[in-house]
Amino acid sequence: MCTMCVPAVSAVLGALCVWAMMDAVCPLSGGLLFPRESSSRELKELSGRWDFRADMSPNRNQGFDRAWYQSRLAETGPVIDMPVPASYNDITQDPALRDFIGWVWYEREVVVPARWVADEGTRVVLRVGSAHYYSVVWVNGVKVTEHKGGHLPFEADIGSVIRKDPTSPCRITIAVNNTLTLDTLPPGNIQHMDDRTKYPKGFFVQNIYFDFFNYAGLHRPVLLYTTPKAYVDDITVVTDFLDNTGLVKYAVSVQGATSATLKVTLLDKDRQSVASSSEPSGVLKVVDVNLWWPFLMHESPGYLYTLEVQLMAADERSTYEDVYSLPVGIRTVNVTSTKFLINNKPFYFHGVNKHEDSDIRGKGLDWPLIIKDFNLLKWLGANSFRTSHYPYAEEILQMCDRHGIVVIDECPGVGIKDIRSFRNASLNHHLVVMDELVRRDKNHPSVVMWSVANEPASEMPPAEFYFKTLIKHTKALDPTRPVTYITDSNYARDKGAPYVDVICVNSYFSWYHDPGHLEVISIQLNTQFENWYGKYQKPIIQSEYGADAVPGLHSDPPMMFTEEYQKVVLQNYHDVFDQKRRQYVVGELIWNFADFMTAQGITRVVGNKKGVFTRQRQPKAAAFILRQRYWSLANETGRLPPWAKYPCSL
Ligand code: BDP
Repeated sequence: MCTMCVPAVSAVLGALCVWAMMDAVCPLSGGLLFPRESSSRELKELSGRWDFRADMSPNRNQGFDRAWYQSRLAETGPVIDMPVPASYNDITQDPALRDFIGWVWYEREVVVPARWVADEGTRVVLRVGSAHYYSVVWVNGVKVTEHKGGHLPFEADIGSVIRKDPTSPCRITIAVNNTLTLDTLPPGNIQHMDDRTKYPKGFFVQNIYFDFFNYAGLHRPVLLYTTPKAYVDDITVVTDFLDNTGLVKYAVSVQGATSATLKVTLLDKDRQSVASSSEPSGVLKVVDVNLWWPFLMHESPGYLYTLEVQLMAADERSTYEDVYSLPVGIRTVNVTSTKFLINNKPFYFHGVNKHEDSDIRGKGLDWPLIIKDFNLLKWLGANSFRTSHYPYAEEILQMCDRHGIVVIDECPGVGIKDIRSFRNASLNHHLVVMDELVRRDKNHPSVVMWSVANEPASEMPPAEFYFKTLIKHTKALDPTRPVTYITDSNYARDKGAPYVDVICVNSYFSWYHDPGHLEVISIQLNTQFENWYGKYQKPIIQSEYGADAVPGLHSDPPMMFTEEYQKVVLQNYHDVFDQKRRQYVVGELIWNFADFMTAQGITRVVGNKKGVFTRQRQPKAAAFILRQRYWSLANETGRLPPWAKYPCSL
C-alpha cells in the first residue's frame, strides 16, 4: 500500500504517506450509532485472544512490503498471543514492545454465522471501538477501511468481501501504528539520533508534549454486527422542556431505501409509550416529564427514556424491518456570565479528571475497572468528570448517562505546543476529529460541554485563528452545548479565551510554581480568578489543580510528595473556591482521580502520582478530604436521596 515509501525511510514517513491518502477522502459520511442488538440486529463480539506481531524491521514497513495481510499472520513469521481490548505495551516482559514505535499487526479468524453470509439483505459491519493511532483493516486480504485518530470508532461494511468465498473463515487483519507527527492529535515528532559515538544504528525516539504514556493497540472492542440492507443510519436528539412538558426534537436518517415507513416511539422507564410519531423528524411532547438530573442534584438522577425507531422498507426483492433503541435524557444546558445551568438550575462541578489507564491493560477497556471507578466516583460524592485528554469509550459515557455523572467531553487536542502544529494540516485534522466526536457523543445527556484542547500554546499568535475556527466549527456542529478549551496560559496573553463559553483554567501553585510554599496558594489563586473574570466575565472552572503524593510517604510539617502535602494543597485551594463559587466559579476538578502511567522522566516516579487514588484504586489521605468536601457541597447545593444524606464513615 505504501508505494511512496522507500525501505530506508522511517516509521513516521511510513505513516505519513498513508495519511496523505486519507486527506483526499471525504471525512464523514453517515452516522455511527453505537452497535446495539435488537430484533433486527445481531452482534458478535471479537474480544479475547488475537494473534499479534510487532514489525521490528528497521523501517517498520516489512509488513506492507511483504503483504502480511494476504495470508495468515502465523505463516509470515512468529506471532504471540495478544488480548483485545488492551494496550499491547504492558502485556509481555519485553521492553522493546513496551516502548515500540511503528506498525503492529493483529489478526483473528472469525466464524461468521451462515445466515449472515447467505442473506444478501443483511449488512455485515466490522466495527473497531478505537485503535491507537493509525489503522488499516483487511478482511481475507482485502483492504476494507483505514482510520486516522486513536480514540474514536470506525467501521466497514464487509458483506461483499465475506460473500466472495462463503466457505472460507473470515480473517480480520488490523495493522496499527502509534507514530505521532506534528499534525496528529495529540501531536508528537520522531527524532533520529545519528551520532554513532552515542547511539546505536537506527536509534530514534518519539517526542511527545503530553504527560501520559502513549499506550497503543486495539483499545476498545472489535465486533461484527448486522443490520438489514435498509437501516437506521443515524439519530440526532435535542431536548428541552417547558413547565412540565418535555420536548424531544429528533431527526432520523435512513440508508439503503428509496422510500421507507418509520415509527418513532418514546418509552419511559417502565417501557410505556409516552409519545410517538411516524415522521423522520419532529418534536415529541412528554407530559409530566421526568428530567435527566445529575447525581446528587435530585432524588432520582439519570432518568432515561428510550427512543425506539422502527423502520419498514421494501425493494423489488424483499421487505426490511430495522429497529434501533436510543437512550434519551431530557435536559437543558445554559451558561450565563456567572453560572452553568442544567435544567435552569445552577450546577457546580465537584468532580475529577480521569485517564483511561490501569495496570496491565494500559488504555484497554475493562468492565471491572469501569464499574469500580463509578463506585469510587459515587463514594467520593463526585458529580462530574472531564475526559482528559481524549474521548473515552462510549461504554463509559453510557454509564454517565445512567448514573447522572456530568461530562466535559474532551478531544485529543493535548500537547499542541509546537508552532507548526497550528498549521492548516493540523487544523483540518482537528476539525475532522471534532466532527467524529460530536457525531459519536451528541446524544449523551451526560455530555454538557465540549473541550477542544488541553493546555495548547494559546499565547502563540496563530492560536487566535486556530481556536476561533475550531470553536466556531464545533458550535456549528452542536449549537446546544457550550464549548471550551483548557488553558494554563496567562489571562492577558491567551488568544482563544474570547471565543470560549466557559473559562477552564489549570494551575499548580506551590507545586510547579513556588514548590513547597503552601502559603502562596491563597493569594495566587485569588489573583488568577479575579484576573480571568475581570477580563472576560465568563464563568470559570478550575479544571486542574493538585500535587503528587507517593502513597505511604508521610511528613509533618508537610513536604512535597507526601500524602500530607497533597492534602494541604487541596485544603488551601478549597478555601478560595468557597469564596469564589458564590460569585462566578462554577466548578473544581481535581487532578487526578487516580495515579497513571507516563513516559519515563526525571519528574515521574513510575508515573504521575497526583491521583487521590492509587493506580490500583486505593484511597490516599486526600481522597478522604475530597469525599468530605464533595458530600457537603452536595448537601448544600443539591437535593439528595434520603440514603445519601450522610454517607457512612464521614
Ligand atoms: C497539567 C496537564 C496534565 C498533567 C499535569 C501534571 O494538563 O496532563 O498530567 O499537568 O503535570 O498541566 O501532573
